[in-house]
Amino acid sequence: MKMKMKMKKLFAISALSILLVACGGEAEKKEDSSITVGKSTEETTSSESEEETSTQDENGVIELSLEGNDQMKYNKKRLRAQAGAEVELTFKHVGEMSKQAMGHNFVLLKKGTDIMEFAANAAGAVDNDYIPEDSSNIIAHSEMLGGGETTVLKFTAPTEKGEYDFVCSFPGHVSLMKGKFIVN
Ligand SMILES: [Cu+2]
Repeated sequence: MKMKMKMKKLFAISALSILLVACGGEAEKKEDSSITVGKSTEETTSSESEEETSTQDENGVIELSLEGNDQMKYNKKRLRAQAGAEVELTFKHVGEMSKQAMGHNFVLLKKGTDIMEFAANAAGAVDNDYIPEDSSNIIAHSEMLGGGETTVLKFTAPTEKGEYDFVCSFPGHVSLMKGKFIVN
């Protein structure tokens, strides 16, 4: 059953890619849909082995990766995980700038959180790496990184399916540094 689902998903992505290619001029969207499945599948076509489509390790932990850079950007707009799954997110600041000038973190927010309001609150939490004292909107967050640093964040994906926002809470970054964490 699980295998079937995966194949279906893969097929859907391939079909989408073909559709977008057929339409033309939608290359960016196509890329967007493929990177969400996980690094191992980025160059995988539908004819390749199913194991490569899985982002889960042998213990069922979903391994995700995300980068932030000196241009104030994440390298992915979407991350995916199954509801309730254990997630291990490797988050890397691939730039060279300091944490004080260009710090990045990953903050996963509960549904219904106003991200601009959250960011405004976070901006005041200077002494706490821009994690607001009232963390009731936060599902999980990484530490704040400076250029060249990497952290691994472990958390449990929400049990409710749907789209959740993730943001960088460094002041002024949310407008560019935000994405969707998709639970399915
Ligand atoms: Cu940032």
